[in-house]
Amino acid sequence: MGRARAAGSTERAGALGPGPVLVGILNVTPDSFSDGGAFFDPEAAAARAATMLDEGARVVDVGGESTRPGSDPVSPDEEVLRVVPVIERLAAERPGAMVSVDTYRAATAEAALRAGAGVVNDVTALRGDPRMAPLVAEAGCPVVLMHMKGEPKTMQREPRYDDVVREVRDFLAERAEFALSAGVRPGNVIVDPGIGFGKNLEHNLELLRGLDAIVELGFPVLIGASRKSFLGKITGVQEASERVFGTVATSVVAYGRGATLFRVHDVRANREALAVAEAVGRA
Ligand code: HH2
Repeated sequence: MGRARAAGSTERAGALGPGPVLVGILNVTPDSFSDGGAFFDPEAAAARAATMLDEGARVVDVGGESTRPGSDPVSPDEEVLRVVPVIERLAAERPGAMVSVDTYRAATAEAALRAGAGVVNDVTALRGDPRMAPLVAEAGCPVVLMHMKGEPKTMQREPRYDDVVREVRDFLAERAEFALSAGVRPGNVIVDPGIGFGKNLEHNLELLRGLDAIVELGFPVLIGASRKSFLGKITGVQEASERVFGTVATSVVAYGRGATLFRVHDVRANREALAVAEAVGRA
């Protein structure tokens, strides 16, 4: 049953093609939780992007602001200065590559789209900037709508839900409706339960177990669990960059429940595991 729904949602993934789709994470930040500082320099960032594309990423998601718990926003100008040179470089060096920009600011998204990005990943689901919805509608590009309870600075202070799956599903349904009413095409909407964004360990696990309810909305589902702290709580792995096995397990579980896009740091490990899961599904 999960597979039939996954196939249905894959048809609606539009420009991103059939799943599983690997979205490689490129944080051009000094302070991201697992790779902060490593790709801050545009040359190092471009090299990292090339590696992820060679390993099978279909999209590279470029972000200029960390949204880890407790983080502070950067200025809009600083965010543009971080992401645009990297996107321009990628567009020149890897012209066929699909680039996504991880931002909730319309000005940053606009500059990124002009520099060659083709997807907007908005962790506020079009709530952060009133100019974002008309921009993505006009650009005709896919947009990721993510659930977040609260804001990064405070979101992990005792988050509470009556029913986390129902609340996240209803939120995503409402935001998708909002996007469509702003003129975004149905084939360009991707939804994301926002693992770790205002959720404790139990909430993240309930969301993964109840993912079918979100898949049933009929939009492709993206999962961003890569290296996150809930994996460390389960496995005991404290060092974020070493949480690859836990990440891979999460990707395979989420794929089995109908997710088709996977935002990950470790592209090769996740791609290989998902290729096996996909082959079993096809057998
Ligand atoms: N998670 C992070 C950032 N952006 N976007 C989507 N759609 N879904 C996610 O789960 C998601 C996201 C946080 O992870 P990361 O980019 O690795 O860290 P940081 O925010 O510290 O840069």
